Amino acid sequence: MGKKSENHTYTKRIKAEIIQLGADLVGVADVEPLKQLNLTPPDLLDSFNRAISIAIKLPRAVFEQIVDRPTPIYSYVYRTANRILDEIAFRTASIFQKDGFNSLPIPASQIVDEENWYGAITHKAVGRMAGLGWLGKSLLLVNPQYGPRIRLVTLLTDALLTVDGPIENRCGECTLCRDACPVGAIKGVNTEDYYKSRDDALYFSRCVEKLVGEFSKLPNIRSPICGICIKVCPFGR
Ligand code: B12
Ligand code: SF4
Ligand code: SF4
Repeated sequence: MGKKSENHTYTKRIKAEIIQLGADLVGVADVEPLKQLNLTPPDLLDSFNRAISIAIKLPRAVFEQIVDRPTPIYSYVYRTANRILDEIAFRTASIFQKDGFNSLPIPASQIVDEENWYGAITHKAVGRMAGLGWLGKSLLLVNPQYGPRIRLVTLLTDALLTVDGPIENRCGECTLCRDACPVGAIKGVNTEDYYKSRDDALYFSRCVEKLVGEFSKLPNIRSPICGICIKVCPFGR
């Protein structure tokens, strides 16, 4: 296996194995541009060449039940999706190890900086650079086929896989997520590539306060989730 130049055959094989493990979408990003992100630890990407973005779609009927708050079923599906994604990333890491490569699965839903609400690396930036979707006005990653009804995980690797590129933003004039947000957290601003900060897209604290202060305290929810800006997006409905 050549480690010096991009290996298209190996990329195809590993992507097929990831799909076989249950993923619906998989793409590859170069780690270089991602080094500008807030990372924990700051040298997280230093020994890796590529970040693989893996997504699974969520069952459509779950969102039909969401009206103005998360439902207990959505909460359970959210946890199940995280478990499936963590398992796919874990199993793929074992395949890389067997093939002589190093790889690190980043948890699907772990907050490592509780003050600033950051994961070790943001899966949305990786997903965007790997061509899985664009950053919608909701600040969610929107896939052309499944919309924002996907959950994501990232796997870092030193294998020189072939890189996929970002895709074009297709939000256009739509403002459905802005109009539906129960706390008016979505500003409705579009971006051709990505927002320089979360506050360019959102009144961020309004969303956090709603999810943490109210929704996570509802019976059988227990997580800071919502689902409304996901539900209303025309992509994936
Ligand atoms: C902490 C967290 C929260 C916090 C803070 C959210 C936030 N926007 O940061 C709270 C509790 C509020 C929250 C809420 C929600 N969350 Co949340 N959350 C996370 C978590 C664990 C970390 C996010 C993080 O580190 N953000 C840091 C900021 C700075 O990054 P960002 O939001 O991606 O935005 C920047 C980058 O994307 C950057 N960028 C984009 N492309 C590029 C390219 C380059 C080169 C660079 C340099 C930068 C860059 O531009 C943005 C602005 O700076 C992730 C899991 C993960 N590890 O990614 C899930 C995650 C983001 N959450 C998710 C979801 C679905 C939600 C909710 C809808 C709740 C729900 N499940 O019902 C809401 C949506 C709120 C919203 N409109 O954004 C999904 C998103 C899936 C998707 N399709 O996009 C994720 C990815 C979990 C997963 N495994 O799928 N969440
Ligand atoms: S998660 Fe809920 S509160 Fe936060 S931006 Fe989306 S609709 Fe608004
Ligand atoms: S609801 Fe409309 S504006 Fe919001 S992310 Fe989806 S397409 Fe973009």
